[in-house]
Amino acid sequence: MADQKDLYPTTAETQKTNDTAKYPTQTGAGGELHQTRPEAPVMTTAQGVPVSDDQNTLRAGSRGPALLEDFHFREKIFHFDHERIPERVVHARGYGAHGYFECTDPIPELTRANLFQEKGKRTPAFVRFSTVAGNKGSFDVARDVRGFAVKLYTEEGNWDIVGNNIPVFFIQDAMKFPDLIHSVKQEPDRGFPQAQSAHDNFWDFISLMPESMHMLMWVMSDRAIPRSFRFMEGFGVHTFRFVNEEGESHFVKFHWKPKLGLQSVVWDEAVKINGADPDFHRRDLWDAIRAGDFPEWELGVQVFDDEFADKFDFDVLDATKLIPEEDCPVRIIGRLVLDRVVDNFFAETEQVAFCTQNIVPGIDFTNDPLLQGRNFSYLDTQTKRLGGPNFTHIPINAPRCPFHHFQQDGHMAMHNPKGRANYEPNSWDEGGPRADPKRGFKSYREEVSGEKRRLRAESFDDHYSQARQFYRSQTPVEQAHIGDAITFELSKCVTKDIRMRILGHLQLIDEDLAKHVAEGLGHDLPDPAEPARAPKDLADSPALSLLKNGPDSFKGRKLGILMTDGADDALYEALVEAVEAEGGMIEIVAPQVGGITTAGGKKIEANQKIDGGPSVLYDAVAILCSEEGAEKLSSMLPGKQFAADAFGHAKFIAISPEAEALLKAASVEPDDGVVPLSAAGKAKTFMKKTHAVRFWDRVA
Ligand code: HDE
Repeated sequence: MADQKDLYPTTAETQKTNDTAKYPTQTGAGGELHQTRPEAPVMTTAQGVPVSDDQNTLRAGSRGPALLEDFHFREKIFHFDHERIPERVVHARGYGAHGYFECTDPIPELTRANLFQEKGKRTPAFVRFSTVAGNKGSFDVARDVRGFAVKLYTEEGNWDIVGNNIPVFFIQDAMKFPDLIHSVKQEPDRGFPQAQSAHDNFWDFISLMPESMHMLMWVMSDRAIPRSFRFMEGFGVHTFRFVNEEGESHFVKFHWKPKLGLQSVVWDEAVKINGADPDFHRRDLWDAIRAGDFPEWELGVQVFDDEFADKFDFDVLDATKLIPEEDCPVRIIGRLVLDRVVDNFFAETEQVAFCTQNIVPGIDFTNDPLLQGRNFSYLDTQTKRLGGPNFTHIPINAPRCPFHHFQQDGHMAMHNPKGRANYEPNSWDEGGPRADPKRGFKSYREEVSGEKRRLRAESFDDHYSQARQFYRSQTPVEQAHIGDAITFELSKCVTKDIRMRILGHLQLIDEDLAKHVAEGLGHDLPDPAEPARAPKDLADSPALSLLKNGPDSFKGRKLGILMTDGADDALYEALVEAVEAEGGMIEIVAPQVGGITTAGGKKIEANQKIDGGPSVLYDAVAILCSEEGAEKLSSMLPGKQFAADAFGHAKFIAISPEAEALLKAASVEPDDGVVPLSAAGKAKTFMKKTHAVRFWDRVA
């Protein structure tokens, strides 16, 4: 029987970094080592043997051959040689953090799941966000779906909600998953392109899979280039079941709603961010948590019964469809707070194993064919990736509640059952655990029948109506971005037939969208595709628009202040005060990383040198400089680009009077989104403007 242990120490202490390099190891003239950090623990081998010298291999003579008996060297290199494990076949690039779920509105009438029984009850959680297509070393702001996987360590076992930031999926049946993923990853003969869908194989596949049209609209929207994990929604995607103490069931869909609101970057920014900071999203999460600005989401549920499901326009088992929030409201029942970064990326973020089959009493599956397939895939892939069946022994994957079973042995077994009994029934006094028919997990007693066939239900055959609903629910700016994204991606497809097939589908979604793309590509519109079922017009759903659900303050966002020597002290101080009052962050960008000296003689250190701190890294920017400073910035390409990009990306820009010269040099014609900070009070006006996120009038 495996005992519960405190497998996961959670001390704040462990979060303190040790990034100083004060104690270089010194080698004396005679080749002997000096211990320069006397308080440090003694280094040992993995066997615990104290090490006397970690700089030099054991040799015969100072210039002679290395000796095989050097067990310290061999152990060190051997271990290094085996550091890599297979990366995830999808969602390879990810970033995780710890936190908790707190129940705010208990729902015992709907589910017996332990974490939803009491108001204020907290359940530890680990969340991993990810991109899907790119390899582990790819960049963060790829146009892609984001994984939003949540592990909840409940008192009745681990529950994983392995979701995405998009509420629907490309395909209806798990059978097609390997094809979908093969098509979007690097093409197999050439091994590129990396982390992008803009290539023939992806669009070829999609153009032949009309069921993917709804998801395609989402992936081509700005949802696929989020500003950060903190500003995106999460969805369980499938319909699940809540089951209460009496065994009664309701259908449920899960939603994570970010407290900060929704925000994305624009495509040109994404491209530039990926060069300037490939770790943009992970750094953002790390910085926010370490600054104590803990990211938070509300957990919402759409709960409905068979009657609703039967009347609903689409099949609730079809993962290419959503249920509009306007048709079935989202009830908020709790909040998820991420308040602790990992101690070690590999041990936690890499080794965490999410499995859709990890559910707890009170939650159950439905017959969604995608979900059923996933239930096989995750366990299977973890076994290979983590090297055997004992990956639940790894602290990040172990339950935090007591667990007792008769599973034993296998690679890397950390805790085998104790005592003689390793089977049941048995008649030993210490006979180990037994199943509990009352508390144990029981599947919902759903009646099932039918012929054994490979068949897609007719109720799954409307592939265009919700794609149209999504597109038409967007603001004009968002619609233009979708059209531009499809045009861009198709322009990267070498094969004209593929582009034409997609234009055929787009006409069934929206004529104007199809025209926008056809014009952008320079093609005439072909005949529309032949739909399995003619699309219908559905009511607009404002919940589907990013811009209608954006932030309402500068909280959690970042102002980049480009400064030079001689910048005005009062304007700087007023800006800092105004940003802090809103709960925002500031980074100083300057010609030298050493910083600048203000007109009043104050030394301000920079966070970024101008070439390393382009304006794409910030939500809004300010330029505070002297006349000479403006001249200097105007003579530098990164200086001019800072202003030109911020303007082109529709950002709000605050300027000191002297900075006008830089705008001129950057060919920027100031508009209402550019706020002159002639007096300190203007800083607040500027911050108010930034609540609108961007000055869209500039680009509309
Ligand atoms: Fe996954 N998916 N998936 N997926 N998925 C994996 O499991 C799979 C799907 C999602 O941060 C893999 O551990 C199949 C939908 C996330 O570690 C693998 C199908 C949704 C993560 C796998 C789907 C997801 C994965 C690869 C079609 C949103 C990252 C590595 C039936 C609801 C979890 C791994 C993490 C990872 C299979 C479709 C979300 C291969 C077969 C739909 C967030 O098992």
